[in-house]
Amino acid sequence: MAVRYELIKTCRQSGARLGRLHTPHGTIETPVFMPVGTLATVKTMSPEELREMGSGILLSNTYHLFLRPGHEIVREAGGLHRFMNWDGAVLTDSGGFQVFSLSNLRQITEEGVSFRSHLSGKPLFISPEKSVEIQNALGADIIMAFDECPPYPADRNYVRQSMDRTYRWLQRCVAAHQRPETQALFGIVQGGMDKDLRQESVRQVTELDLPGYAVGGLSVGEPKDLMYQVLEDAAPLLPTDKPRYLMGVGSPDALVEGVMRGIDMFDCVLPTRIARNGTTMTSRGRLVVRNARYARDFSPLDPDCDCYTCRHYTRAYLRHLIKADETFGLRLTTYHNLYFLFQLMEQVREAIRRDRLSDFRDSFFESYYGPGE
Ligand code: PRF
Ligand code: ZN
Repeated sequence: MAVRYELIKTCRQSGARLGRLHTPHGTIETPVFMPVGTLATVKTMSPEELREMGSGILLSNTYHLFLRPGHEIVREAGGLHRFMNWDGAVLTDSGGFQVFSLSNLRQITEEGVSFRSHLSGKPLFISPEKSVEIQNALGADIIMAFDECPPYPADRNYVRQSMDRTYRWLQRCVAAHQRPETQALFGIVQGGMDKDLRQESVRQVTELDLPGYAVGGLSVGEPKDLMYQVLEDAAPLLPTDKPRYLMGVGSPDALVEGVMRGIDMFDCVLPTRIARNGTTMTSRGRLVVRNARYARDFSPLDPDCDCYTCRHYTRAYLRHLIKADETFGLRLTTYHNLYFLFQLMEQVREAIRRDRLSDFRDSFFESYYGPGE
């Protein structure tokens, strides 16, 4: 088996899960946050820096690597791990979601999705079989089923049709998968915001005995409380002996709320993306270090943080670098944001160990949403 999930314990206060994900490229403690390395790099960070801050698994994207440099080149390089010099675990998303969010003129049929490259305009096609072929070539430890993520809001009839098609696509992904011994294929639950459709999707997807299951179709513009409600209804229906991955979620509050509802894995571009426009995550909420108010602020970004950035640099210096478009500024804010989320997840795991996650949540939110700095 390519990936094995080991449930260590369940928090007596919250029901959250502490576990280990055993992969061919190391064991990862869960709940875990996975940084996004869309183009086989977590923008501005070296693999050594990612390791040092505590990352054991990265996410990369089928859609982007298919467009450039092309999966055949990555295969020739010996797979993604070798291509990017990352010896930790890798998960690739299937491209379904990215086709919908990035490409133009997409058309969805039973066979797959036709679209135009967002780079060249060239007409392209990805089917479940093609997505799995690309992901087999990339060689990630965990690969994702090719799915459709309906927009929010969406017509209930459309969501049902889309969900049923996603299930047929999942069956085709399973049939096309060439390397189940070394690459774990995760199924994706869809079904929009309706409880009964989600229930039906969980039933469909878990009918197939897969090494892990993801919850897709959330964090697509719906109110946060609705996302939490959908999770609360759907997560308990998933098998307890398999990892559960909430796709595309990575704000500090949603990480904690997701873990409280039984989620083990998360990914999001949020920490790395906002870092590059000068927005940082701190124990006291978001801090836009680019703001003029920090021009003469010679204190660290987050006084509670002991990351490389916070140990050595001031808000005034970071603001100056970001304003001047200096790449070192992007590196420093990215480093801090990722470190912040890894520290948060370590605190979350420790709270589960001590059966105190609900208490942790309350104190974290009090500081995060508190009076500010
Ligand atoms: N499906 C896939 N990737 C995703 C999503 C999804 O629904 C989401 C939704 N938040 C993010 N990334 N394949
Ligand atoms: Zn820091």
